[in-house]
Amino acid sequence: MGRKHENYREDTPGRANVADTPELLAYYDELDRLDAGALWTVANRIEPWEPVSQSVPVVWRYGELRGHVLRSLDLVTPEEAGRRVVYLSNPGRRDVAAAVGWIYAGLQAMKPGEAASAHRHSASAIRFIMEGEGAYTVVDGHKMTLGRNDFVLTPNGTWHEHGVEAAGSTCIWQDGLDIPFVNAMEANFYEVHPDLAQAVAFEVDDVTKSWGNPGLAPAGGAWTEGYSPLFKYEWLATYEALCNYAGCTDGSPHDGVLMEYVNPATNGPVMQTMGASMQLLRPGERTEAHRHTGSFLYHVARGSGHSIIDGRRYDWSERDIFCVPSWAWHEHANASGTEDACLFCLSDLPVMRALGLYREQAFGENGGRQPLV
Ligand code: GTQ
Repeated sequence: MGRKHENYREDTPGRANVADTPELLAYYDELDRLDAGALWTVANRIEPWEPVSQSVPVVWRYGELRGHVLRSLDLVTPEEAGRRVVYLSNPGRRDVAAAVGWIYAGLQAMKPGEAASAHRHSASAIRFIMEGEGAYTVVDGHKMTLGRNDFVLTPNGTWHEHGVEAAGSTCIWQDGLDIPFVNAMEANFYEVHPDLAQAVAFEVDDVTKSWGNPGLAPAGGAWTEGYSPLFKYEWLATYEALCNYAGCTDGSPHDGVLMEYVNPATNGPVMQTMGASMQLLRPGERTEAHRHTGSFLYHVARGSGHSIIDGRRYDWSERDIFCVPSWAWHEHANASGTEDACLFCLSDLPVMRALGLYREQAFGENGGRQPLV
């Protein structure tokens, strides 16, 4: 008569292993009616031996998605839709709009002369510019011009809006937000700007001119926010930094030549909940496998290659987006023997590190290379 109860048994000392009996099943029913339960029926599930990600590895191929992203331009107006975005939906996480773990991502398209209304929210966001000319974003009155592979922040609580100049071309960029995380924390607020737009209060690109100078910061430029004052990280300077670093390091066996985008005021992550990096795989480079906690969304900024994630091979080329779920083994390979490949990566590492949840492990066997399953 009693309803079916979950019972995760494990035949290991120290783990729950209680056989069902009619008396216990009746007891579970009674607890259930009181909105309670017996821990030993669920303990092994809620305390796994190691992280169990609900997310699965996915490659979102730009060649397949691009046409659909562009179709949204004719299907809905920015006024109706707010934003024309095709979001990435991890097949393991259909309960929330997540690309991987607690990270949301989408591809946003905008026509020349269009602008989306200004708003702000508790979620933090990044943009990674994929194609088109004339895109701009305004963050708390700072207007920034955007080009291919530029990385832009719209930190939590800042007013922001995006547009494309009338003289520009249709633009597509990747949005990345911590929406699923902030919703899981039940802390998400949203506000539309009372004027639907904000005044540009500073010189265009002033954040780059003041905070984007390597090794130098404005004198007395105290900055107390939890996010970087440099809202835009330009591609040319990023690529140059990677090439410079590649000239004097062997790189990491697991990551190749990897640099993190940092807050110039602290050298810490660009925002409190999400961080980002750019990684260079030299011609012919193939990394060794490792795994760590945290969710990772890669965007192929340049080149082509493949990654092996939990023993399966995923090929990628420029503009594809793929994810590595928490604690999944992963290694990357550049397909070219003459060109480098660059992987932009958005992650929740700042959360993992700040909360003491970061853990890392090298794949110790087989020369660091995963056997294919
Ligand atoms: O522009 O802040 O793709 O709030 C989804 C939600 C972009 C944004 C998205 C958002 C934004």
